[in-house]
Amino acid sequence: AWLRHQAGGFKDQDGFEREVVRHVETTLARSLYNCDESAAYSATALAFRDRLILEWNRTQQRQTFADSKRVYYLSLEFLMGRALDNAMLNVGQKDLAKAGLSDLGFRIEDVIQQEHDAALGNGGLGRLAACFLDSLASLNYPAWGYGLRYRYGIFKQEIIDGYQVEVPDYWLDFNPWEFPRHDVTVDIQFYGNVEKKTNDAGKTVCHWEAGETVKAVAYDVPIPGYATPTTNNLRLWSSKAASGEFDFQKFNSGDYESSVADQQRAETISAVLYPNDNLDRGKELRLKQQYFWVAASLYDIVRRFKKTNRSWKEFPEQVAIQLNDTHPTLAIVELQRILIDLEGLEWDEAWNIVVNTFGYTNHTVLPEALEKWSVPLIQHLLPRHLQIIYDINLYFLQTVERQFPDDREILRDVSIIEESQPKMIRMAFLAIVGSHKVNGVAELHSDLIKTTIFKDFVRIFGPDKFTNVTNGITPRRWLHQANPRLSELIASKTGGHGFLTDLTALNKLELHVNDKAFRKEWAEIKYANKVRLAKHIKATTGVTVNPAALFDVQVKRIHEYKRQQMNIFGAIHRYLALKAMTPEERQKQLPRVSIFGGKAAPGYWMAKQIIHLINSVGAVVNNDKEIGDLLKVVFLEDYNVSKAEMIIPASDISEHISTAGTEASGTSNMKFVLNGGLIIGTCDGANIEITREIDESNIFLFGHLSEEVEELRHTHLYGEHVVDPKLAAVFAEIEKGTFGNPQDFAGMVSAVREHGDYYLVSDDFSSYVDSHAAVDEAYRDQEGWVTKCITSVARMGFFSSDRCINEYAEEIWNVEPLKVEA
Ligand code: 26Y
Repeated sequence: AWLRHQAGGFKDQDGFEREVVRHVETTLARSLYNCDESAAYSATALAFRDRLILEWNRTQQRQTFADSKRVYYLSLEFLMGRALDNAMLNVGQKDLAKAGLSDLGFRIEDVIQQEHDAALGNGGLGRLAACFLDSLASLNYPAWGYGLRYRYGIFKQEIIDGYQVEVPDYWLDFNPWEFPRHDVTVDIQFYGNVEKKTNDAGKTVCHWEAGETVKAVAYDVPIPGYATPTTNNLRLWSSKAASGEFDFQKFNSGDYESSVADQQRAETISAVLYPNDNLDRGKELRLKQQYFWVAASLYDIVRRFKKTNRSWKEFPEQVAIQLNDTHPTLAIVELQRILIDLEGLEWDEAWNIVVNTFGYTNHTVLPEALEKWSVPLIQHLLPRHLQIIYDINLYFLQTVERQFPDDREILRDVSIIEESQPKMIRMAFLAIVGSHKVNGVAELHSDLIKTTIFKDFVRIFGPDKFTNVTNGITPRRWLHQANPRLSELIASKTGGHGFLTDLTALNKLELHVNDKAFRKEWAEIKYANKVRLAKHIKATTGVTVNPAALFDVQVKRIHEYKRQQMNIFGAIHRYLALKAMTPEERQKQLPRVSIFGGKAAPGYWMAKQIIHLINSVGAVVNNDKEIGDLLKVVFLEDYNVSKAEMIIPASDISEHISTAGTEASGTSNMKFVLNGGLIIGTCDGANIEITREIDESNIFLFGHLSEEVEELRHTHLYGEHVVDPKLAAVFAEIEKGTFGNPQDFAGMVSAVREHGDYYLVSDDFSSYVDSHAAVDEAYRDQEGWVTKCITSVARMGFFSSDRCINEYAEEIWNVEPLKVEA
């Protein structure tokens, strides 16, 4: 009854079963007697997607008819995970499907598990985009996502002999969630040169005579909102050879092979997601991906706008485009090109439209993650765009010069073109200049960008152009779907499932914090989730872990700034401390399971070394009879969205321990707390706001503050740098060969000891170890621990991506939800 509308649903269980059977027998061409779990998944998914597409059609009609402003979220990454469970829950028909599948002889959990994750992203930025799509639809905003339909998502990770091995993720064999639109295509141009021409009106215009054309084909993915009929669209572009006469000529003249090669070259553009997270490599194919996707999306957006027969100046009143980091920044240049070269607008009028259309979200301050493209590369691939970029820069620098007449330095510092060898285009600067709002993703991060990397732009544009929108997560996937029992328990105490659409309703839980039965049920759910994870650990690693032990989890991309190395050094320290104890002392210690997961970028040597050390430590510790249950160290292979849905609800304490000032926000920190786990962390990113909300008594904070980082780094390099003695003992143990050949880990050790310890592992180690001792202490008091967990969950309402999307809508996009009748 809590669903006012069963959008995209089935009339009854019978109707659902009939559709499943029909799909098994016709679409899949199988007999019911030969229907395995995989076929049951396919048929169930097809049955639901049939319903979704009907609601999708109605939504698109409604939004077109209403003719109000739309949001376009441009992201190179959408880390969607599985779709079936989410679709069933969002339309409120999981129970019906469960009964129906059971009637047909299947367990719904097994059927759901058959689905391959849609893993079109690296980590936080891609998952944020997916949470945003869920919130946009659930809040009834007219919004589209635009991305690339990679044939290969993020690689699958295998751990072989303790090392990461990358395996391609070919995920499109069977994907019921996409609708190919072979009639929605755009020709995208590359290379060639620019000529000045005189048009019919006698005006000089630039004409880009391109050297290569590639076709973009649209694939649409329906995005169902929760408890609403709104079903938005995620449009992913796939590249194909443009079948021009040229190809036929080649073909006819017997040059078959070269025509096939053309085809393959075109299809390469959308073939693979670049697996780097927070590390820019400047590869030509990546630039091609960016322009291909941006040009196709803008063509599509402009085409839709033109159907309304409005004047161009109304464009920003109809269209808001959000740039998810700088990856789509060429969209700014492309829209300016469309307006001046193709639509004949004057520069200033066009530029006004452009700036009022775009918003830019920055996700990082790490210098190695800030995109730059070489001028010669852009000159070669997009000659007309380079001219426009130079003009944008010229006009921008002219205004800066008028504003700061005697300041040569600022001109050099804010120039979109870096005067290096070769010259480079600073994409973040271009994004700032071409947008009306720039936002960071957590308070500290938004402050940092204003005072460090973008400080000159605050002087130029004033502080109001810069704003903060603290990240959020969708409670539908990250509580209701991932932790159904906890969701039900919360519903039973807060008056139903209203918290799923207004997460602040969680605060009602505080009234029940002393309710015995409630607390017992709460603890039982956590334990059951830990049992499930323990089974997974046993099945995938062979390690037996005790579900009553404290589960300590760090799952995220492997990166030096996230400091998994500090975590494993801490585990070694714990191991050494246990070994040094008498058996009597040892008896009194609290059992712990240290759980790691995450992928290293294939070319990131240090990150791979960290994975190897974690596995090597596990191999020793887990087989040490003296230690037994007191410490286990496990590395879970192939961390992804669906694994996160199992791991996060099973955590007691999770680690968010980046060097202060480096993690823009973090979003898994929010997921862990929402699922009744506590955090050990630094004063970084959203940890700070989580602390403010839940109270500092409910979080384990340690380490230096972001204000202190610069000076510490300086001291390491130019002053005295003494490595923390506890850490030195850990290094000595590694160097004794306890965990295998010390040479294998020499890089990690010397990064701290010999190379300036850029991430301050040594500076924070001692307070990190102390903080873990405080965790142990607190966990011994099980009642106190449960109180902390319940109180924290009750105070997490702020971190819903619904709140976050409403802030974007009001402060950046100026769009309103489209009311739908129940
Ligand atoms: C330039 C290119 C190689 C590149 C590719 C991916 C650069 C960055 C990225 C991904 C960045 C990313 O995932 N950033 C994360 O965004 C999250 C959502 O805002 C934040 O919570 C998290 O702190 C940040 O690291």
